[in-house]
Amino acid sequence: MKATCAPGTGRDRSFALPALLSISIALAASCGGDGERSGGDVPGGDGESRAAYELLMNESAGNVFVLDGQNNPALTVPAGKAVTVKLVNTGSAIHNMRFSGIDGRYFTGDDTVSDPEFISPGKKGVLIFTAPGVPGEYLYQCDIHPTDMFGDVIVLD
Ligand SMILES: [Cu+2]
Repeated sequence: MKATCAPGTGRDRSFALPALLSISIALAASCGGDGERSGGDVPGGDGESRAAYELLMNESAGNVFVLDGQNNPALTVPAGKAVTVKLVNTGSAIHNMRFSGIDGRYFTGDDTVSDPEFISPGKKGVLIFTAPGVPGEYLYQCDIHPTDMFGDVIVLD
């Protein structure tokens, strides 16, 4: 089989380009279709923002924030509005929540942190912050588990 293929290599190459083109066209077409169908699932893509959330904090999937069964959810919020995130620690470790503020960095002057700052197992807290007036993606995390517990705050106009 290899012997019959080898002489045709030069010709195969000339066929390869149109073949690749048609494959990529087919892929593009199917990707476009998928994008239209799943548009509503893209975080923030459905244009729905909320100013109130309630998150669980626990160790059900490693250390994690949970919103309606979704781990480390993106929180879509309205620009410039006060946002209230109720926090319920249903786990066995201490957790908290910090919003990066408009600079997208932690432990800077524009951060907002939960009250109380550290929430013990079985306890509740709240993080209240003003969403930046500039639409975009910002960040939140748990200071104690920053590599496990983090997500996006998506600000919509
Ligand atoms: Cu944590």
